[in-house]
Amino acid sequence: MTIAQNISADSATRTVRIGVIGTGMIGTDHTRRIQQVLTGAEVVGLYDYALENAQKLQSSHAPKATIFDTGEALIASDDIDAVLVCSTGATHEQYVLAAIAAGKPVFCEKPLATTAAAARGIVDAETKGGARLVQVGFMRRFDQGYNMLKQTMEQELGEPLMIHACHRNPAVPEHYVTPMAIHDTFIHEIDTFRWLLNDDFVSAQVVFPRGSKYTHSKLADPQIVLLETSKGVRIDCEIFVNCRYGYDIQCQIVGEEGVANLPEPLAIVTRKEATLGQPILTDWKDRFKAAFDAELQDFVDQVPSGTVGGPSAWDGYVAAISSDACVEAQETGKIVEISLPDRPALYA
Ligand code: ISE
Repeated sequence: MTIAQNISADSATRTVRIGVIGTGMIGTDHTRRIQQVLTGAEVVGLYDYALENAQKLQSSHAPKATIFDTGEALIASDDIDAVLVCSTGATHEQYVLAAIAAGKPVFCEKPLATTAAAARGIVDAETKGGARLVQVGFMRRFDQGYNMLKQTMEQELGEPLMIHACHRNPAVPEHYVTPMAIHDTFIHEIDTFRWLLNDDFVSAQVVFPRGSKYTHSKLADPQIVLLETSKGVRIDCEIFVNCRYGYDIQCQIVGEEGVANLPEPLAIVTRKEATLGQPILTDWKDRFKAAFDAELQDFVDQVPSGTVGGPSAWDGYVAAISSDACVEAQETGKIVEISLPDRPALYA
């Protein structure tokens, strides 16, 4: 049964019934936004491997939701129209494949899968079904500032030549190690640069400046990733996850006709005690709050049509290939080539 059949004829006005798999930080945040901020959807099912987490979320934000024994049971339920996969990365593949097999739209937090081979399996399953059912949680595509930057680049900068960017987090937990700077953090830039430039990467290199005293032996911090695209655009991006002072995302595009910068988030500027001051956010959930709202609203709005838009399984797969190349570049110190297979027509 396809989702179009699944959601009956009166679907235009019917609330989309969502099941959330994984009720940790992001699953809780998404449930809150569905219940309190977005329109047209309701969380009616929850699953978490730790039952008490699901119960906690049920009592705080989704009192009418059923708690399922397994993610698979949630996906199979006739009471669920669409699925949100917010569990740990290693479990994404199994749930996304199950949702595709059930013909249900699925929003999957990044990463789509933890290996490129697993992401390819998802692309193949979706392609076989012939309809886009998977949206990946690369929320920056829905950020107003990035959209303004893209529009300015396309309308005013001529051909883009270079990007200078940085991704700074105030601090990271102790278990965060060097490859996570790519898989967990830089993966957002990987998708964003591809989307901004409408281009793919052909090589990656990673260089390491002097390390911060705030890091530890298993985390090289900061790092600088150097990417080259198929059209010859060169990108440098600093990743600095113990920068202390705030969550700071910068992106400057240098084009043939001029330069454009990602706008700063809206904030009051004060003049006080001989100081010009502007606060900097510290939490990525706040920095991209509106983008998270917009990406999920977009997903909800598309579910009744039986197919979704936004960042696709193909984008998730290319991000996985590109981030594997960056990790290899971290490990070898070499310039690592990135080559992609042909893009299936479904993702044209
Ligand atoms: C986190 O998972 C994110 O998605 C944030 O956007 C990123 O800044 C952070 O480094 C990641 O840990």
